[in-house]
Amino acid sequence: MLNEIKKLRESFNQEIDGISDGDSLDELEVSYLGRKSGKLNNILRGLKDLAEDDRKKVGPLANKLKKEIEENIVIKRKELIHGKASEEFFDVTLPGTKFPEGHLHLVTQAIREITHIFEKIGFTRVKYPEVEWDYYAFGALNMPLDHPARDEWETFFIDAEPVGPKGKRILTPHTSSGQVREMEKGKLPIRMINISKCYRRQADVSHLPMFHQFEGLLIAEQVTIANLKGTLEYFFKNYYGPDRKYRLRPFHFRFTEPSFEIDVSCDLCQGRGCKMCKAGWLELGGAGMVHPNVLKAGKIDPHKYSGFAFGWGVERVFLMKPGLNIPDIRMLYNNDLRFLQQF
Ligand code: FA5
Repeated sequence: MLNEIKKLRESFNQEIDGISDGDSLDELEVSYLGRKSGKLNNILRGLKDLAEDDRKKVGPLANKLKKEIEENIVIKRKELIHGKASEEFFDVTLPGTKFPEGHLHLVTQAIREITHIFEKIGFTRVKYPEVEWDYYAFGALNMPLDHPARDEWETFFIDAEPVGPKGKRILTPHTSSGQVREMEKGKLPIRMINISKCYRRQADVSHLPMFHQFEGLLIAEQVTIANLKGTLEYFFKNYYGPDRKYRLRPFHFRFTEPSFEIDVSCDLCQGRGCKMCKAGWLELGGAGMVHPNVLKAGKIDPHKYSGFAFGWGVERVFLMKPGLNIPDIRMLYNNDLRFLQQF
């Protein structure tokens, strides 16, 4: 019997070495371990006929061979499926690699926060085209063709047909292009907040070639500067908290009269003056009472209705949140994860 076990091991080792496909391995398994006619089982079955002393010797050896055959078959099967390397231990119960979790982009977060603040006082979010007609960005806003005021907007013109009755196509340089579009809807009163992408030929620490503005427009009967100032202050205090300083400066826009610019105390230099700001104050946007010519372009009677408008830069407003300490506006769009993951 001991001899038979020895021979069986040798023949098994020889046969398994020559196997190169799964079917042959299955056959080998059955021929050695099969319950009815497996070679090993024949030996195990014969154990009962042995004298007790022999059984005690042969039994453990036969069982050891059985285990060996089973293990070798498992290893061979892995080899056939995955190649040699799969002999390495692979723990299927280990948790998988976690995918890094992202978050909304900082500018998207800012847009949502700004929208929420204005929605609370009855403004409705709208969006107007980024590729715009010259007319809506300039002509309808009291800046006829060749008016020098247009230069301020450093606009990208699209060098392609068609040039229609509304002029050339441009990449809109400001969200004010939505003012007359909103008026053309013919519904009064108007309480819109237009947040869209704008484009200008500008790039430095406080300017981007592509940026976002949010444009408020309110038109109703008897709207006054007090309403404008109250609305801007409401936004400012809600966004920056009650103690942050801002100032209104008289300014000139062709589409508002009177006009202002709004500055916030610079958080980067705490008002001392730095590359980002002008002597401690950073300009956030413009505002004013809608010019009668703009109301007329929107087919609204300036004797009956009045309104205010404001247009602020989203990225600038965000940069001035306390404690962010972002020294260059372009960092927002570098898509450097080491920067973005800090927020
Ligand atoms: C305007 O664009 C006016 N349309 C604002 C306005 C609306 C006035 C309604 C009156 C009534 P201005 O060019 O100053 O104005 O731009 C407004 C704000 O947009 C700036 O203060 C700044 O916050 C932001 N901004 C302008 N250009 C850029 C730029 N290149 N990169 C980032 N932000 C910019």
